[in-house]
This record gives sequence, structure tokens and C-alpha cells, in this order.
Amino acid sequence: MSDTPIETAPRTEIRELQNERLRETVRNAYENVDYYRAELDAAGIEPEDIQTVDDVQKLPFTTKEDFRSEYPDGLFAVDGADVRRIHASSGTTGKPKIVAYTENDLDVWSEVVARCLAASGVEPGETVQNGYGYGLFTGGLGLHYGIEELGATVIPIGGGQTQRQVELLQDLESDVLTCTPSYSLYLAETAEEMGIDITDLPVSTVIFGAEPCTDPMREEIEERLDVTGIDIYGLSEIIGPGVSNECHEAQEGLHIWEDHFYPEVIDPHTGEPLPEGEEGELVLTTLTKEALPVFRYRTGDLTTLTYEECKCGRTMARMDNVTGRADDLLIVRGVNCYPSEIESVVLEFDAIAPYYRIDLYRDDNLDHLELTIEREPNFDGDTADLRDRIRTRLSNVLSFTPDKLEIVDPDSIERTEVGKVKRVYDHR
Ligand code: DLL
Repeated sequence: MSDTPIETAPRTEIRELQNERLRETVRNAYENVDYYRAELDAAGIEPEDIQTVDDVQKLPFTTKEDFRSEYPDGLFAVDGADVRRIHASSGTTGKPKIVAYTENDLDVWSEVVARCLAASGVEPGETVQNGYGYGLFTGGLGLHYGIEELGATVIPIGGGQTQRQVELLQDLESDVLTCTPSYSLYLAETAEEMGIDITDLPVSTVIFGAEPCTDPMREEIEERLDVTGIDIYGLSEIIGPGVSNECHEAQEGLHIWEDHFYPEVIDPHTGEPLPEGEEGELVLTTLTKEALPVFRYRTGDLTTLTYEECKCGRTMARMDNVTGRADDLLIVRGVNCYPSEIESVVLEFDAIAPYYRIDLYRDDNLDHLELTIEREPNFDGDTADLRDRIRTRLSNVLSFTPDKLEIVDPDSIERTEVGKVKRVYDHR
């Protein structure tokens, strides 16, 4: 295992480092960010009140609305001259969230991404085709510099140009592909159309992230591309990709690089911290960010934490893979369910391809859910019978049935070539 010693350090050592770095972060934010100074003053908190990570709960939460109301640079802790790079998180509505990095922040970012790659099993000298979008999105450049930091070769193709991606994977014999989970499947499909058997290519690992990926979806990816699928997690507000990553040894949860990011899981309704192992909303505090220190950021992502030492020897906390966000919750005639739960049920059926969409409508004050799924090209059975079986399964597992369930022909559902896949269309 190639790693930095802190990854396997005793928990007490990690704690001490976190305490020290948290004190420094609070001081930096209090002195240099008017927004945080006003928040702490209003709550009657002095920076000295925060001595250890046990005091973190005294700090206020930061939300995406705070990023928006402080747009563009109200949360920055340094002058423009010390900012080396700006990124922005997409966001479908309203203003994007602008994020900034000092030179040191960029070094830390490359280091944590290099750690992610090492944990994924990538070795210096290997070749990585980077299919994350370059530009304001953090995926492309975030992975790019981490790949170089590790000492691997990066192929900076970015998103799109799918046929070209397939050709390059073949011609440059990349060992690793980094892209969203949905895009890796699209790439496999494109290779097939080009008459190339993607399982014959040397690529042996796909490092996917930026989107939720359920276990059945991961199995599809691993099977179709004949690869090991490794989950990488992160968000712009905290740094970008590289907050946490699975290890290839265990593939059991994502190691959070706790010397840079302090995790908590809270009840999304009450804001109260939840004990280890209970599912709730992930909240992150940066411990080393200079340009944009963030207290207790409410990620909206649902997960659980465990502090048990991993099989790989790492001692840093692990989070479960994120299959949904608190605000993804669908309420269908009084029954709560997440799109990922629907995905898990329908992908149990071999006849169903990993493409689907959910449309929500409101008629006469009643919510309607329509589920459209694609059949596998080689399915030649009775579609009506398949539909009935899927309906029954959804009803047994999730206690609801969609108002309309349609099974469509292969390639009917739009593929996402660039950016994040959209599966839920809310017309209400
Ligand atoms: O998506 C950063 C990233 C790029 C992560 C490339 C991994 C790989 P944002 O655009 O700010 O940043 O979106 C962050 O995407 O809060 C999650 O809801 C979701 N997300 C990111 N990684 C995962 C993952 C990048 N592995 C938001 N699993 C986050 C599930 C993920 N959701």
C-alpha cells in the first residue's frame, strides 16, 4: 500500500492534528472572514472557545444558501492576490458557488487526490485517462493534478468526444479511467457500437464519482467494462474531488482524509449529531483550507460514518458510499422513497439496462410518479409480464407502485455525454 504515514496513524495522533488545525482554521476564519466573525459574535463564541474537535458543535453550520448570499467572494479569507485559482460548482438554479484556492490549497488538493489514486490501486508510471470535465467544474483539474502528483501519466481528454475516448483508451493503453459512473456505461455502449470489445482493453480500474452510484449500478460497470470500480467523493465547497475514496483492498466505504476534513453526520431535520453507524447528512469542516475555510458545511449527502480500522490498515474514518441526498426524497402518496432505492430494485432484473428516468407530475393536488426504464437489447421475453414482475417487486420492497411504468426499447433514454446525469424530472 502506498500511503502517507498519517493514513495509518493511531487515532489519538489524528485527533491531535485535527485539534491543532481546527484551532488555526477558526482563528483564520474569525480574523479574515467578516461573515464568520459576525456569525460567531452573534452566537457569543470566541475563537478560544474552540480548542478541540469536541467543540466543533459550538460552531454554526454553513449552507449552500450562505455561499449564494455571500456570492462571489464573501467567504474568502485571503486577498485576491493570494488566490491562485477559482472554480465554481454548477448548481441548476441560482448563482453558482464560487470557490478559491491559494497555492498551498492547490498543493493540498493534489496531495489528497494522489492519496485517492494510491488507495484506488493506481501506481506511479501508470496511465490514467481523465474523463472528468475540465473548466470551472472541479472534476477535471482536480483529478489532473492529483494524477501528476502521484507520478502517473494523465491523458486530459475531459468530458465528451466519446468515440475518441474509446480510441485513445485502446491506442494509449490506459490502465485507469476516471469519469462519472453513468459516463463509464455510456463509453462501454459506444465501444460496442464501434465494434470494440471494451473488456479487451487494458483498463482495469474505473474511478467514478460526482454522482451517486448504487451497488447494482457498480456491478453493471464492473461487469460491462471488466474493471474494478472505485468510488471517489468530494464537493467544490470543501475542495472538489478528493475528500474521500475507497481503497481497492476492501472496497468497503470511503476513507475520509481526516487530517484535512473533519466529518460529522447529523440528523437533517434537527441538526443534532448522530452516533457512529447511523445514517444522516454529512457535515464537513475544512482543517487546512486557507482561501476558503468552511465550518460545518451541510453537504446534503446522506451517509454513515465508521471509525473501525479498515482491512487495508488505514485508520481514518470511513463513510458509506453516497446514494442520495436529503433533498432527493420523493414522497409518493405518503410513501417516502429515494431514486436510488428505485434504481436498486429495477437493476436487480437482468432484462433491464442501467438507464432510467423518473418524471413527477401534480394533477388535482395529487403527485404522480412515472418511471421509464430501458430493456436490455437481448431481451426477447414478454414485456407485459416483465412490467408486472417489476411492479410487484417495487411494491414489496418500497411499498409503492409508480403511477405509470414504461419499458422502452434500447437507446430510448437520453445519455449524458458531458456533466452529471439527470434522472429525476420534476414537472410539478
Ligand atoms: O462533483 C466533485 C467531484 C468531481 C467528485 C469528480 C468526484 C469526482 P460538485 O460539482 O460540487 O463537486 O458536486 C458535489 O456531487 O455534494 C454529491 O451530492 C455529489 N457527489 C460527488 N461525489 C459523489 C460520489 C464534484 N462519489 C456533489 N457519490 C456532492 C455520490 C457524489 N455523490
